[in-house]
Amino acid sequence: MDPDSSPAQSSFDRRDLHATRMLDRLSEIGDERLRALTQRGLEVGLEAAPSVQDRRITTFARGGQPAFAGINTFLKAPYCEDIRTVGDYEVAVVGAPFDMGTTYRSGARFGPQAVRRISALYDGYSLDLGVDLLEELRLCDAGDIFVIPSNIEKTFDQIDRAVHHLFESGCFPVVIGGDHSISYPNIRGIAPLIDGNLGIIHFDRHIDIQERDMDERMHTTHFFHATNIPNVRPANLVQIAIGGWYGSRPGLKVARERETVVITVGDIEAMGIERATEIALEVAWNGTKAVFLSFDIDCLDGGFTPGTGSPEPGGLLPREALKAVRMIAKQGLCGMDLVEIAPPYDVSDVTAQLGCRVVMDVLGTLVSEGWLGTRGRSS
Ligand SMILES: [Mn+2]
Repeated sequence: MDPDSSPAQSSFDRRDLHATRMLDRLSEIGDERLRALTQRGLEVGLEAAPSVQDRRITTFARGGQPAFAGINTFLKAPYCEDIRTVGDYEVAVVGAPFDMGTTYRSGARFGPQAVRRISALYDGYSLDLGVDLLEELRLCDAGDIFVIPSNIEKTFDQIDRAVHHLFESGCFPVVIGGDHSISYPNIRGIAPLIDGNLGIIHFDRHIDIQERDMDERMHTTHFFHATNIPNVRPANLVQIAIGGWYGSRPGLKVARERETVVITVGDIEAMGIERATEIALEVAWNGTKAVFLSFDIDCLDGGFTPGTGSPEPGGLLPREALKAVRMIAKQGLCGMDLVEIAPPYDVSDVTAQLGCRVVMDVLGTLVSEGWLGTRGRSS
């Protein structure tokens, strides 16, 4: 074969590939924060042993590497201990480690810890989205809310107050539960600060809209009470992936009475996740000023999410769910929660990892679309 012959014409243009465009985008992002962190690490963690050739490495691990070392916050983001200064950040990840609202298996109180632990695997740099969360987003971990383990209503008051503070300080709140009952105070904390109506996009296998469960406001009731808030109308609540055989009798009656839009997994199979998500966006954004995303990890098929309190076979596939939340985040959000990760039942952290990815894909999309971060729409 003639070595000088030119290669055959390609049947594709590599510029048409998503990765090619994202590589271009990533190349435009600087590395100032990474270098500042490295410098700081050298100051406080001491220079490495003489045999270590890469002189950015320190003796005591003080940065992102090794991923398995160090003290975990979410994505090893700064811990905002003095919560009065949380307004210095655009995003605050906060734990709501409360699981006394569960009606079957408890354990979600350890959800925030599990998500933080597995988040150490990630460095925030994404080919899929062409974003670098370390460089482009001011993210902090605000630690956990002081929940009152034996008292649901006092816990709601605490969470409401905490989320209100984060939102009022200008932060996008990411609340990691905890069981799903925390969604009520999450929304109660934000809604009064919205100048107009607030829509809710709710991913779940369970309808979660009955008034009371065993005489209390458990993790089956939050959207009943959330849609009683004056600027949170049931007409703007869309519930995705609902189904299965657990505990839905009283809630389905309310969903019918209040005419929430319920999209089953069967609907998604028939119309595809893209069309289903378009419908969800249409409902949540109809006459509203802001939309909140509430993501129950059990919306995913029970085979992907063993670590949850009320697992259900036949749910979403991870790729469907991640695609849906990215489409939703594209239109902007005012906050989100991730609930029902129960690490005592998890296997190899797969459930916590999926939850972590939901948060990261939402934040990454908010950055790539300029809702948050250095590509900001408004700043
Ligand atoms: Mn659920």
